[in-house]
Amino acid sequence: MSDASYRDAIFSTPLDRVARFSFDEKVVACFPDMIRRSVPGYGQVLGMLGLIAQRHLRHGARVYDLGCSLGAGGLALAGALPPEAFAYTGIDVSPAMAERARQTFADECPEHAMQVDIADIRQFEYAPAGMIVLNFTLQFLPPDDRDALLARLYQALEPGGVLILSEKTVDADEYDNAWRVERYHDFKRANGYSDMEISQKRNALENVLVPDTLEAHHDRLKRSGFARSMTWFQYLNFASMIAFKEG
Ligand code: GEK
Repeated sequence: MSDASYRDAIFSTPLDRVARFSFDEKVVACFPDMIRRSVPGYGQVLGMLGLIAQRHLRHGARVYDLGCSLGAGGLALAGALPPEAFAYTGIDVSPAMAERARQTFADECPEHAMQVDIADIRQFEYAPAGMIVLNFTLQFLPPDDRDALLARLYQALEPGGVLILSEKTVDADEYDNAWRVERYHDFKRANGYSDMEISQKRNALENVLVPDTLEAHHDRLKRSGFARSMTWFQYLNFASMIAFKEG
């Protein structure tokens, strides 16, 4: 990937009032660096996406990547599957993100059918799909909007289709939660973030990123129609789940 990205220093200067975290141009420029250094297991989850698709995706089916950002999920799929294997639609509400994703696909995998729509995933009209990816995106929706979206995604999936749901999570047990959060901050420190950056980002994300417990996720998946779901990956307070539509 030709990567004109910058090191994430958004929260490295003291701000009088920490801005509410938003996906604007400033975030886009350093996004690949930021997400790699601040989401434990991000690369592993992307790597498995291709392997999961190889096993579960019907040949020629549509794949939705909701909150696709710069298109890392699409690139992972294009790296693992030939062009005729799937048609990809990434959706992101941030025009800056979507434009960069389009450019990346045009540069990196011009043979693959890669589309990017600028839209709110809560309002999008979904066509039938074989796989739907929600990588670290549901957590940014208001909690009250999450059930309705998941129910619509279940309806959009073809029989035999799969949903991949990767999220920052919270533990119901306060001691387990504190341990995971502390080790997560150690992880960020080890990846070069300062204490000030860690605490300012934490403030900026407060009320913007509202994590659920794994149990709440699996309960929601069940309510949405999925008879079977499991957590296939967990690293500190980040996890990825897979839900299967019977077929
Ligand atoms: C990756 N999946 O690199 N509708 C559409 N997009 C939205 C909405 C919404 N309602 N709310 C937020 N977004 C990516 C990483 S990032 C995670 C996902 C992070 C978009 C938002 O613009 C951003 O691009 C993305 O969801 C979340 O694998 O930044 O921690």
